[in-house]
Amino acid sequence: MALLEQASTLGPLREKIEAGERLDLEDGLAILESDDLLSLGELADLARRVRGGTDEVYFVQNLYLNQTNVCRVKCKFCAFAATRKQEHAYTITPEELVRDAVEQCAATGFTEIHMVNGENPHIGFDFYVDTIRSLAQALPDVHLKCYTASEIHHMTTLSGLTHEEVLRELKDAGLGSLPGGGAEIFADRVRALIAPGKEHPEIWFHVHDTAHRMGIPTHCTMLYGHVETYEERVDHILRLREQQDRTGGFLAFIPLAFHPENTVFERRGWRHTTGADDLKMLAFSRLMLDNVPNIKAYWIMMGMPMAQVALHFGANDVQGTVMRETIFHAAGARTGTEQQIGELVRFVREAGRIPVQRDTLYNELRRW
Ligand code: V47
Repeated sequence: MALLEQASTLGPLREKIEAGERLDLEDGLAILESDDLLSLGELADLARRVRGGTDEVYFVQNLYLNQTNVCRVKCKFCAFAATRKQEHAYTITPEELVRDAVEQCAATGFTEIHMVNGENPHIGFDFYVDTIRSLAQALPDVHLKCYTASEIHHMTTLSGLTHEEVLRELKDAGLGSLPGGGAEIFADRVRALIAPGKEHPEIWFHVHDTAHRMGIPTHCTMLYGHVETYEERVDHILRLREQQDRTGGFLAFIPLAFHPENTVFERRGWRHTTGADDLKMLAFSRLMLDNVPNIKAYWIMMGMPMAQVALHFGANDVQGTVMRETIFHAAGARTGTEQQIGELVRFVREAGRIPVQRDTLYNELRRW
């Protein structure tokens, strides 16, 4: 039976992959509807190699910062955000943030700061420009990958500037690239259910489009495992692929599995995605996104053992040391909040791959 199913649904996909042909909506659905997990992994690995991938697996040494958790949006999937009056609400001044980052850098030598925040309505645009300028001055060799498209858009409402003007000021101050959050799921139906206060997807795309045209590379994500259908996952990935055809500025795609703990969905009895779904999503992403070079297995989300398996399901990047992750841990992640380089090296090697430490722009820093 399994062989018959493989022959009927995945067989034509293999032919397309080997011929270097692009997969379409129907192919995307066939992947997501298939239970033949091992064949999906093998196909995704084949696609990665056919498109020039090697045995190298990348990671970066990075520090996660969240300068404020105060947020006006109230996304239902989020356990990190707070209103100003809540006891756990916080906002860290640029001075405090820089002092802490400098101490951490002296201790660990990270090369990237990854910073994502709430959309705090109580601070002005200058606060963000000051933060980036101060971080860049204090840590000139560290790449600043900061602010999702949602935050950039929020800064336009704070300042009255356009996306391009906000990005120009931040770039001039030292911003290097944008993380991929805020994408969630682009389908209007889903957005209305999980993030009714969030900006329209066209805005997310406009920010990334503008950034790419200004030479600011970005990442892209999909938050899956909640109310979305398979059709809506395919729609999301095809929209990202079209954007990448236009501007080519996405460095990597990261599928983000929904963590329900401490969200309204937990009270409704929702559970975490399964390992099978996580692996399928990685294979699906690699197979469909033929123009995005790197697919990340986010170990914070799936755990190290599963991330190791994911390297055989199309992933070629394990994100990084990820010091101090909080967004996924607020929502129930049981993984550690930091991984030592030696441990990342060991687990990449034991998956039969070559560990390569990279900078944010995928320049090689060291290989083992
Ligand atoms: O947009 C929030 C996600 C994103 C939950 O670019 C959740 O390398 C699961 O931008 N369960 C923000 N996901 C974080 C972000 C990010 C994360 C990792 C890598 C990169 C990158 C960027 O986090 C949000 C949302 O999609 N998120 N809450 C949750 N409960």
